[in-house]
Amino acid sequence: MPLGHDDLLRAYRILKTIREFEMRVSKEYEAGTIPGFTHLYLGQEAVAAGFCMHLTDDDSISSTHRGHGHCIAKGCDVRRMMLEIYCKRDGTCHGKGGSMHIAELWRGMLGANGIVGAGVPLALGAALSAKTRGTDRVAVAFGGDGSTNQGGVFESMNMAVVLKLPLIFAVENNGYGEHTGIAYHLGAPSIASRAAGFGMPASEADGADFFAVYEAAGAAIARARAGGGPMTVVCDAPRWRGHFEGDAQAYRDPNEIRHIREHRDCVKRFRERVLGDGTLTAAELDAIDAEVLRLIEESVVAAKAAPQPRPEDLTSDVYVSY
Ligand SMILES: Cc1ncc(C[n+]2csc(CCOP(=O)(O)OP(=O)(O)O)c2C)c(N)n1
Ligand SMILES: [Mg+2]
Repeated sequence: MPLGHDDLLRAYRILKTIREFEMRVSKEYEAGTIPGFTHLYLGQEAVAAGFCMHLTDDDSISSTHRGHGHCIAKGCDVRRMMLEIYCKRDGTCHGKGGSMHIAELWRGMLGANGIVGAGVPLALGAALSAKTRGTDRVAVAFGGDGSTNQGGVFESMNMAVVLKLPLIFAVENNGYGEHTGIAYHLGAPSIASRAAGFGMPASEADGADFFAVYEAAGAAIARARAGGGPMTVVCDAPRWRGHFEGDAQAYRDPNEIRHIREHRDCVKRFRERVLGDGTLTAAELDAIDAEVLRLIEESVVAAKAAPQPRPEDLTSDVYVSY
């Protein structure tokens, strides 16, 4: 699907919103204003953006502990996300979920997930529902390289193939599962080769290049919508930060981090490409930058001042009412 002028502006807004959201969360976390734990998506923005640009609110995604980028790309309300990260009453989950559980079901965002690989069977369910109801909806299950070692992911891959479900396994290979490098945790020659073991095609894309991800994701999603069944897309995406905020990263060569920041910055690359071929102007991009910064600033100020859940809210939202 070729990207028109408005699509490019939208893609840049997503990339930039994720980038600035995460930079600010990092800063606030360091200052101690955010409770709990957080894992940032910095460096991987092009993956969420490249996939979600092909989806509507009727399509579903499942996410991971590193979920802010997926939420933003799927269109979740940034202000309510920030409220949730601050555990405030008007957050997406009424302040009871925090960073690792942000969900907005009506947007098709089935939730970030603190259990590695556990989002994948949820997306499988959405794909089964889409097929059973005779729709052309699809589901995308985001997961890290480490998640491909989980049994529930294997079972989901098998079931998706057997039932020919419209499910895409979007694997973000950032080279690490927590502090363990992929060379040590992956038994197979590659993640893509695992898909073959389940009888599923796989493709690979440079996860620091929005356009490469957009193309690979588009092919897999179009195939699934047309009834072609599941596919795995592995995106090689750099993790700019530690596993979590506060991770000293003693297991990582500082030159590696410097190198990926300099050479694998998906926001910078996007800017260079669209300015280079003249499809967008610097003024258009700068205007988005200013709007995004304003949105993030307002979100943080509002989140800090917002009320916390009340004691009597403790027992609500424990079970969903069907
Ligand atoms: C079932 C389960 N096992 C272990 C953990 C602890 N844990 C949290 S994140 C993580 C690594 C996940 O690696 P990956 O899937 O590559 O995601 P990334 O953090 O690189 O985005 C682990 C082992 C967990 N949360 N859930
Ligand atoms: Mg990883």
